[in-house]
Amino acid sequence: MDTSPFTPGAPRDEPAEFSRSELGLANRNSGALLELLDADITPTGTHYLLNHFDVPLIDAGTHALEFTGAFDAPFRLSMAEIMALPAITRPVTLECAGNGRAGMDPRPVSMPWLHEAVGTSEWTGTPLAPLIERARPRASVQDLAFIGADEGFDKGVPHPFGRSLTPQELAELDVMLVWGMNGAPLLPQHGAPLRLIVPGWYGMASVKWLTRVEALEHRYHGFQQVRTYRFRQHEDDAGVPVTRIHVRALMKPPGVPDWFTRARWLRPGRVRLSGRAWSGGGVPIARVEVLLDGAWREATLRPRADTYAWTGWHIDWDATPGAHDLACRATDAEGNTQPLEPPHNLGGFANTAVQRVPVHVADA
Ligand SMILES: Nc1nc2c(c(=O)[nH]1)N[C@H]1C(S)=C(S)[C@@H](COP(=O)(O)O)O[C@H]1N2
Ligand SMILES: [Mo]
Repeated sequence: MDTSPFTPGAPRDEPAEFSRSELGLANRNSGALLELLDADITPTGTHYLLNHFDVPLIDAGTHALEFTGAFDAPFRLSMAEIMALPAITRPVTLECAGNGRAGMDPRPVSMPWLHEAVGTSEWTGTPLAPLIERARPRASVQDLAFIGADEGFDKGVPHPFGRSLTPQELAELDVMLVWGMNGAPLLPQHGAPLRLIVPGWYGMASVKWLTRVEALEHRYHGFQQVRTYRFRQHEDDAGVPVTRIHVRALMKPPGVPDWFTRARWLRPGRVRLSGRAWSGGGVPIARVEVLLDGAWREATLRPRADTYAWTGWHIDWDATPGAHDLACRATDAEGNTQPLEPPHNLGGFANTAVQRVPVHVADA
């Protein structure tokens, strides 16, 4: 065996009480690899995934997007017609509203994310607003519904995956109709051949496998709009819709891991700690603090690449032998910050409680 300064022997966890269904969801819906957090753009293939139903395989050669409902000039566009529209490419950080869910107590039973449901890709597409204009929504339109090609059941209710935005929201958000990711065509699991990207909002709004945009003269009642993505405290609570991303920082775990527990081992001496921070609605990060030897110290920020892309941060630490509990916490330009203890809601949304990173520093 190679010599090592580390003396692990870290005990394995208690047998987990996660259900087989949660395990199945966790296998299908992979998370980011936190050791790659130094990359401005998450390498394709390590971007997190969240698919409610089955991934449809759609033929881009025959796929069309339909603008239907209360439009005065409804139309359909083939993929070729869409890809001939003025194209823009923007890095946008996408995060699942359920990120952090497994840290809640009691744990809401759903996809059991720890911290890794986030990534930043360069999305290529065209702004959606001019297409909505072209279809001429009637003045009576209250909602624009975006319907995906995937369907299934949740709580016994059959439905396609669909979400909506009001005309007002659409006017305020830089929504993109996207066919490319990091310079390549969208992968099937990320919504090929066409998806929405709603920058600054949690990922559920960025409908994949987009087939239809429907103008409604009433509010949209789709399951994923009215049942799933709401902050609710109890079963009778109508709740508040989940919209913008909440501020969060993550640290690239330093040192090397124990493969099973992922406990970290470091050599003593100076170590550069780094990570990412982001918030919703394009609001910039004002500050990242890192808990080092019991004190919160301010990290150095790197400018973000674009309005909706995450910010890099780093701080140097003189690691001394022994066990240490590191943590990081971001504050955005509106003064929003992260709680030390997890909040709770029935759906398990937006648990932005600070990430704790316990590390062992080897003897000199
Ligand atoms: N059609 C469709 N769109 C969808 C979903 C889905 O299940 N079906 N999942 C949503 C959720 S909850 C998230 S977090 C993002 C995840 O996008 P990604 O898998 O490309 O990271 O897609 C959103 N768009
Ligand atoms: Mo999500």
